[in-house]
Amino acid sequence: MTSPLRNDRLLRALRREPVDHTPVWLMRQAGRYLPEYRATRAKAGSFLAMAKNPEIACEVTLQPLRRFPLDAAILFSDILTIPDAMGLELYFVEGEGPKFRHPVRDEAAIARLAVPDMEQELGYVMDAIRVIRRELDGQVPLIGFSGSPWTLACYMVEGGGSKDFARIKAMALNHPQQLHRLLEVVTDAVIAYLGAQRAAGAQALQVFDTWGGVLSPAMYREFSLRYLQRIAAELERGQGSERTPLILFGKGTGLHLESLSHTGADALGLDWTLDLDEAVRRTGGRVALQGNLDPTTLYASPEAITAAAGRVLDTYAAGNGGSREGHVFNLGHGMSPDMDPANVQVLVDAVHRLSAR
Ligand code: 1CP
Repeated sequence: MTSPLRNDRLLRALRREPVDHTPVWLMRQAGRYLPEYRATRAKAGSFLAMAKNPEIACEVTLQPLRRFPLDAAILFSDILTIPDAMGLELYFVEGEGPKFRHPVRDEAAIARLAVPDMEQELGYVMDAIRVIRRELDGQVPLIGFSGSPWTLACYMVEGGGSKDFARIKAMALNHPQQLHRLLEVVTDAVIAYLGAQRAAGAQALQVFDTWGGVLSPAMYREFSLRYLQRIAAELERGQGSERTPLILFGKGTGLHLESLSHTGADALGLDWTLDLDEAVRRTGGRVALQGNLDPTTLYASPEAITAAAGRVLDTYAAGNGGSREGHVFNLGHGMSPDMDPANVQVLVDAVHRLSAR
């Protein structure tokens, strides 16, 4: 059996309970900015070879935790594992990012989509979670994750990254019922995937709606929010102190904070384009908040990083009646490969020092 959790700050903060300092973790905390990650990747050969090997996925998950006193680990994987398991065949072109060999562009392709078996096609993800939990040995909680249905659909229809999302937006306008069928089956898969990650040992779950912000408000409500609501309502996650918290991260979706705070999610992850005092007011204490330092702050001097971290912490407290409870510190989006690990150390230390109760 696994050891009891020695650092439960993240889970307590997500439940809006008191903690001795604000917990901090960073999106993309494992990655190319770490020389040890680049070394492991060179040996493994590719990102996919790393993600599909549970021991290597475990190794890179733990790398940032060996350097920095982070308050959580996040599973090393990718959001595109679900469409890959649905038969779209994920591959990477060096310098171009993820691509699918079989994008989903018509009714027939949508009709062929089915929820993959979580312990077969996605068994390598569940195995990685089990290995990481064993190796973490209760040091910090492990966060599992999925892409949001809309964000996954963007990659599935576009066939990779996109600048204008022309194909999927045309599908939304010309054939909305087709896109809804796609989003329904992907939502079923996301719910099964997060449930399986929880069963395998994930102690908190985050949904990344990275591309929610490219939609008009009306299209966001129809094609993204609706499916996030389904996930929050249908994902079984337990009760009380045994509850596995669900975090909804959205990029460019600050406009929809009120709606997001009513989904039943335990926490909202925010990008850096809004102030946390305003976010607290608009979410009315219904959810914990995670964020929201501009990631490019990590290119600045140690003094500037410390000052900016202090502003994020104090802006949250100012909106929350002077209390730091219910805040998880993070960046507003992921880290970049050219960031200096020394600045991560500065940031994590600053958050802990400046938020000590
Ligand atoms: O080594 C490499 O070159 C691979 C780069 C890489 C990495 C390190 C990719 C390809 N994925 C990952 C890991 C990853 N992806 C994690 C690991 C855990 C962590 O340390 O945080 C997570 C949570 C993700 C999630 C992910 N993948 C998102 C959502 C979060 C976000 O950044 O918005 C998205 C949009 C993806 C797609 C994806 N996978 C990889 C890349 C380069 C991209 C983005 C492509 C694009 O811009 O469209």
